[in-house]
Amino acid sequence: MKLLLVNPNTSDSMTAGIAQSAQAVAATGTQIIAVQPSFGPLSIEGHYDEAFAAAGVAEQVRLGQAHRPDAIVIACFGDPGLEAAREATRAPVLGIAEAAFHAASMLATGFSIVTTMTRTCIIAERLVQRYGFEHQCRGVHGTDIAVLDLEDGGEAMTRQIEEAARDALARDRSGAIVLGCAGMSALCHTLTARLGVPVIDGVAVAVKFAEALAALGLGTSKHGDYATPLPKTYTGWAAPLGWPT
Ligand code: 2AL
Repeated sequence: MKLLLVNPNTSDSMTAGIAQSAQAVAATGTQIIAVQPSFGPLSIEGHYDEAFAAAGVAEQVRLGQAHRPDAIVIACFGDPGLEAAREATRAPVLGIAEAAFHAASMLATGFSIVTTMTRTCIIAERLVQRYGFEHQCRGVHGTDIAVLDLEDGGEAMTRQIEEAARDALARDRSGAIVLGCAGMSALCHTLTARLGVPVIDGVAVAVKFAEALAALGLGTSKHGDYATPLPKTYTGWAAPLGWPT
């Protein structure tokens, strides 16, 4: 199967890192096509960044139809553009936050999210509410590590995330940790070994859920609001992205 993996930010190195994490868990025969928007922020750390990232995801899902993907994964923890993407394709589309919440809630009665900048906690909190996981998510914790600084991958940074996770497990009385950024993907194994609880990387679980849905022949419903966008003229730089009239 072909899996279109969309990194909603425009960092080449982060796209490569996410692709590596996806490839590491993908089944033999799954082809990962990793893409990023042609415009927008290098990292997504707030509402303004996210507005451009959502449009960038819509662009890449639209252009990515040329590959005829069997499934699509949006690899940023704010799930930017997820519902727009679902309108634009019949393939199943998974956001890493949504996938991670589902996985965590199957493994523990309560989970905690450890993320990057404290200012982005509200984005995760609102997703928890939107997806209906208020009873399972017991806390969202910022580390104030910038998204692009995660590429450092060093011991001091790993230790900082580990300590935040330990604190979250104790304070929230939760049984699992959800990593709140696609850029934390490479730390999943180390943190799992050190913390002794399930640590959920949304990139990995979204890839496996996407493979499962595609293998079952399940795709996005075209009945109702996820129907194909209405034919419409788009103007300015978005002109090529409107649905043909
Ligand atoms: C993210 C993420 O996954 N990618 C990105 O650019 N920002 N998430 C976050 N909480 O900062």
